[in-house]
Amino acid sequence: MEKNWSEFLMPYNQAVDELKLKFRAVRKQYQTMGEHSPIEFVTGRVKPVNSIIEKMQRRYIREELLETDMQDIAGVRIMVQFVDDIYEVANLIRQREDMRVLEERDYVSNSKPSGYRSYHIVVEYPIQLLDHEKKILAEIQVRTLSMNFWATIEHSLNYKYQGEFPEDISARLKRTAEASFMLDQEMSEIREEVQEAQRIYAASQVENKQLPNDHSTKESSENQTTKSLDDNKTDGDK
Ligand code: 0O2
Ligand code: 0O2
Repeated sequence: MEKNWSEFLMPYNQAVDELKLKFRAVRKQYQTMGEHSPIEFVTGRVKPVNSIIEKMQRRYIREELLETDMQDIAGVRIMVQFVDDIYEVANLIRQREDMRVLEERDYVSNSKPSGYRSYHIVVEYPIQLLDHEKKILAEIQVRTLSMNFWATIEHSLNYKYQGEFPEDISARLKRTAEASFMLDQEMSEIREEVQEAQRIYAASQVENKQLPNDHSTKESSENQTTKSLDDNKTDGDK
């Protein structure tokens, strides 16, 4: 009988939605306390059916073992500013009582041969269904903005080349992975400076919000600039 994918994936959708909400709430809590949030923004997805089928064939996973043997049907990605934040987020996840860590893969210290870097955590997450609880596996990928930039570009090139990159592209990707690694290292070196600047910026925003609306033209245009910056920033919701 043909598999009912939408029924099978329904709990995974619920798990991804709940996890995104919870990690975005963590960021909000740090912001409310006026502290640096190790979480910059959060995305998530349920693996598309064609990717599930492709991975089942590639990894010889039987349909009846999908729930236990394919760990990334529910996927959540947490982007952070600094490499140290990755380990802080991993700690946060280990301490949570609403999920259980099953496995951790550190591709930050041990990058993949492709140059890929990220910290992967597989968790068991219980969701509440109408009449029972169901435990869902979810893969949480934690990475810096720089690692995410590299992985996103490499992933899209994969669609074109199906992993068989021409030699020059492969060499370039390796070099960009190294450049991305160096960028993360440099940023970690000036972390204090960057955070101080971010604190000043955040404080100036609070100050601007407290100003009355009817002040001079110059001030209004300054507020306008702040507003457009506000409108453009990710604010943890993507
Ligand atoms: P592609 O081509 O696969 O990149 P919302 O929560 O409603 O604000 P929404 O629409 O649910 O937003 O999307 P969200 O949460 O911003 O993220 C969806 C995109 O994030 C997907 O892109 C995925 O690429 C990517 N993504 C997020 N987390 C993961 C993960 O853990 N694993 C993988 N493989 N991808 C992830 P698209 O749109 O599917 O396009
Ligand atoms: P997608 O499109 O991201 O959903 P396997 O999938 O067999 O290679 P495994 O053991 O299941 O690997 O898990 P692993 O290696 O911890 O994580 C696999 C996921 O990590 C991939 O999902 C990617 O999201 C990401 N990833 C791993 N290696 C690379 C890489 O070299 N480049 C990029 N851009 N991403 C990578 P999928 O299944 O490929 O699918």
